[in-house]
Amino acid sequence: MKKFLISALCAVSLGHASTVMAQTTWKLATGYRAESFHTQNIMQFSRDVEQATRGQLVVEVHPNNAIAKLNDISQAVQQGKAQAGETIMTSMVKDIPIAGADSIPFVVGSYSDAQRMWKLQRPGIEKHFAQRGLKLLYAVPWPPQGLHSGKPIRGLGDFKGTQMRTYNSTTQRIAEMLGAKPVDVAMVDVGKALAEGRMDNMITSALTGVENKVWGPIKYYYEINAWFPKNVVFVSSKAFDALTPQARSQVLAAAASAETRGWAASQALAVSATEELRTNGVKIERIPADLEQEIKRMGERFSREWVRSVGNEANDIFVPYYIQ
Ligand code: PCA
Repeated sequence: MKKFLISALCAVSLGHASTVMAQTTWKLATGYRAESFHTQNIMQFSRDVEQATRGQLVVEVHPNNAIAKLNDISQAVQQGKAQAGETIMTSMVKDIPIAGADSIPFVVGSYSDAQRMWKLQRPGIEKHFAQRGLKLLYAVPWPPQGLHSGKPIRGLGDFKGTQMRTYNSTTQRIAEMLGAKPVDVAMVDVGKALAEGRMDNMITSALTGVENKVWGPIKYYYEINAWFPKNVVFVSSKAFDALTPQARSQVLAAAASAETRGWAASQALAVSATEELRTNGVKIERIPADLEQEIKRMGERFSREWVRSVGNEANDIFVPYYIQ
């Protein structure tokens, strides 16, 4: 009887609390591991939101492609399988071509360039997102993309016939241009693919090398600084609009802090991850100057193809980017 009374009392007080403050939970899907710096940043964003809204909004993070695969996350959010998501922006290029602007080789060479690019790219991305029922929250770049290889790379011939790990259509096209065979491997499976001999080289950040402990099979890392791809975090407009105006501005404030924090973390990790590769026996080298020239020419070809296929919206980003 006593037990019954206590639980009845609890039910009454809980019921009372929920009428005072309705709680909303958003599932946030990501294709990266919980330990990844992007996911850690999302978790901090989630804590900030929960604190600012006094528990009114809970953002539940689902890492590791658990709700949907990285490339399907924007669709999963559009379909309501999750209320929010994170993906690499280039996973959306088929649908939103300007999402590829940050993965054109050798356009962005530093974090400040990357910031300028994002300012120019953001309005178009927000517009396309809105048309698809998505609300952009923030974007954070990966550290610059370098070349990881098991064998030394001295000339273009060293790529011929090798199995090059790719993670999006940009890296696939680059592998083709280099005469390598593209092998699609998710970030979380890189260690396994290396161990199984399914890949010989890849273009990605030093950090992704560290997070997958690539030393052993990967013996060389070349800091070619090819591009700074961004991850983007978004929510369904329906879920966002259902919040109170106050909660909406609290979410946007937490998103703005997550963006600033994420960019700083990325920049710091760019340096420390390269050092960590070195400490673990990976040789950090420069590619020969003539090969660098050839790869840069390939980047220009890629860039021309891209601008031609995207049209005016590409010029809206690139023209001001180059004259600023
Ligand atoms: N890491 C991710 C994308 C870019 C990066 O640095 C990956 O390799 O899949």
